[in-house]
Amino acid sequence: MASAPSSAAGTRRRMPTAIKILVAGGFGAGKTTLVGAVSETEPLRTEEVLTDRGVGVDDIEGVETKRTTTVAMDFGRITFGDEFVLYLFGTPGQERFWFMWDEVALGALGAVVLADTRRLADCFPAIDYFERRGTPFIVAVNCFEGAQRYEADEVKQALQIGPGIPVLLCDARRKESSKEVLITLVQHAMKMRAAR
Ligand SMILES: Nc1nc2c(ncn2[C@@H]2O[C@H](COP(=O)(O)OP(=O)(O)OP(=O)(O)O)[C@@H](O)[C@H]2O)c(=O)[nH]1
Ligand SMILES: [Mg+2]
Repeated sequence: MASAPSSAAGTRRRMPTAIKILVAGGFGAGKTTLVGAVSETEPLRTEEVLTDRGVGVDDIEGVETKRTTTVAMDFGRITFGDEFVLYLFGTPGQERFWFMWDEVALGALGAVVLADTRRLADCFPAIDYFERRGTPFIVAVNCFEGAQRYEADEVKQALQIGPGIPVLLCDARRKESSKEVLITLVQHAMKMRAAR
């Protein structure tokens, strides 16, 4: 871990370890919302307005109030004490923008795959992607109002992912809930690293 002198008195203060985290998942799963909820800086967003041209292409069922979509990425930052600073990269949900994923994914410690139980299959491509790359990931089920509630274990079974991969329920709009998701991911990714 890097460290640097912090004062004229010569005391040394630890520099936090910088960690890159990806936030992925299907269209409208709440990636931009999660990054915005936890970021301590004004999140950088690359949102474009959904227009009539997306009718029949962009499935907004369940998120009818959704007006914009991410076309490049979201970017935010959150610091945990003086130990870690997480740089969050939210990916675009729509397949036509996925050509950028390889670039965005470079050097990431791990990924949060956000899932919406009303359209669970939308998160399969993200799971496949991280499994293929060997990137540690967890699944966070974003609990939208009106969506049927499932236990995390039920979702895990439906996704058929490995027993060691954490699945948890969250509300992407809430800072504390989204922070818990990130902490779960960092702990999981570090455990995976230690086991390598
Ligand atoms: N009720 C409810 N609405 C949510 C929640 N999270 C996000 N939303 C809403 O759902 C819509 C989709 O959220 P976004 O954060 O834009 O989703 P996204 O995954 O970034 O979408 P793309 O970038 O287009 O793939 C927005 O209108 C949010 O306000 C949630 O936990 N509960
Ligand atoms: Mg988005």
